[in-house]
Amino acid sequence: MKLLIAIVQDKDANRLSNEFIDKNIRATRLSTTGGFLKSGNTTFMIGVEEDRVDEVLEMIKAASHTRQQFMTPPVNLDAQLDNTSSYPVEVQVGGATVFVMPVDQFHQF
Ligand code: 2BA
Repeated sequence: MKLLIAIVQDKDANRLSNEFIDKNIRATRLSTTGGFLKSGNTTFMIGVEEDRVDEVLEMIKAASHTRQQFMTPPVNLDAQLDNTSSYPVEVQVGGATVFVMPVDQFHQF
């Protein structure tokens, strides 16, 4: 068995969640926050047998879209006055970030 941890954008999460239900993939959905943008994203924990990992990766890939987002860097109050204005920076987010990990044991009590 493998544990997939998939971080996707909120906008793609509902569709992916429905796909998991349709295909009988068991997943837990967490509301998470990106460390860089400090805005919401969704993390799925998915426990699957090894022979379904590629199928799940394809589902995640198909549901996840790349988007441009703007973030405003924090103002440095120690800087000179003419350096203090901070302009929004364009950042490309996603599709999805996925970790695939081995599972030593799986129990349901
Ligand atoms: P955030 O940390 O909010 O990052 C959003 C996007 O900002 C990233 O998109 C990336 O394009 C950019 N970014 C992140 N850190 C940066 C930095 N130090 N300098 C410049 N640009 C930076 P993605 O790479 O698609 O990541 C989307 C979300 O996936 C991340 O949201 C984070 O929640 C998660 N993530 C990505 N890589 C991760 C990792 N190695 N470990 C844990 N979580 C990760």
